[in-house]
Amino acid sequence: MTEPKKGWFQRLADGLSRSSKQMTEQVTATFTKQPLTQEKLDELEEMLIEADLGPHSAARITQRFSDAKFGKSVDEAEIKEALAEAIGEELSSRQGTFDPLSGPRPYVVLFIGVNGSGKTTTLGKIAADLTGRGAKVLVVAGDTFRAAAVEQLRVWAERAHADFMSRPPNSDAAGLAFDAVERAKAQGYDVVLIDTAGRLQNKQGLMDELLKVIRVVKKVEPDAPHETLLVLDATVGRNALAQENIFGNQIGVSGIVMTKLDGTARGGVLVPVAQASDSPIKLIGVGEGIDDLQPFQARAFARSLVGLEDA
Ligand SMILES: Nc1nc2c(ncn2[C@@H]2O[C@H](COP(=O)(O)OP(=O)(O)OP(=O)(O)O)[C@@H](O)[C@H]2O)c(=O)[nH]1
Ligand SMILES: [Mg+2]
Repeated sequence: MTEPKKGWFQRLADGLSRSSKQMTEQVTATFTKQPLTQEKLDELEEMLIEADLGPHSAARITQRFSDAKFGKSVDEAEIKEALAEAIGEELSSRQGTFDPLSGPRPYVVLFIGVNGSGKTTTLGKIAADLTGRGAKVLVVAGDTFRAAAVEQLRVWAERAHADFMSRPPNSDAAGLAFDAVERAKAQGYDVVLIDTAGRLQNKQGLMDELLKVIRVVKKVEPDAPHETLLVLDATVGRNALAQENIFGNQIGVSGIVMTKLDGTARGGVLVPVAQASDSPIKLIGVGEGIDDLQPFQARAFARSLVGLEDA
């Protein structure tokens, strides 16, 4: 007999367990059964900064927490509830939806981000989800720089039962993207998912190539790409902020995917990234498997981050 599939909240909670474990230990040590004083609040703020939430978010969350609980003696569950509430409020306006099937056809999605951040894996997971919902999906190996990258994506496309387009190594990625969108229009595809390289000869070379891909895609379909998803790896901690800044400013981003939340105790970094970015967090990766990508839900994320159950 196969085990019943885990619910999405449980996957999220499991994925964030490293982050929440650290947070829980500190919360318990600092607060339990003691009146909430200014000194304790300072400790909380420090703890949140250490958990990679960043000084601004940490200050705001501490303030919200203080407004709710100052001077009271609180138990662990109450502290966690108040903290989850404060973090959830911080994030609630930063939650966006990714729904390519409710947009124009073909809906063109570009995946960008530094090497190793999880672009190809995220694309594969999305392709599988979309074909599972009956969509006609074209997967495009726009990372023409490395032969291994093309093969990795081909495997994902096969697993997802999506169609696949590639070119020999070192071909022009923009030319491939152009042909892919043309084909998608001609053949009635619902969604086009375009992978890109994370590293070229240098950073400017990468940015120039991404801009060229976008320019060329617009020649076929002026409103495309309909989504430019920036994929950020949570395990790099506050480095993700710098990446958000560079890609956001130079390329333009419509949504953020934060991956590898399962591989780190630094899941809190999602909070300052969400705050700093003009674009919302749309999806989160909580594992390497095909089902380990979830829509970002601020409240559930906040609860999982502090080790609470779904409410
Ligand atoms: N644990 C975990 N691993 C992930 C997640 N997302 C991606 N990975 C792993 O991270 C590694 C890099 O992922 P890729 O998808 O190849 O990253 P990329 O951005 O395409 O990398 P380049 O093609 O080199 O630019 C792979 O081993 C993935 O399995 C996630 O949410 N959780
Ligand atoms: Mg890749």
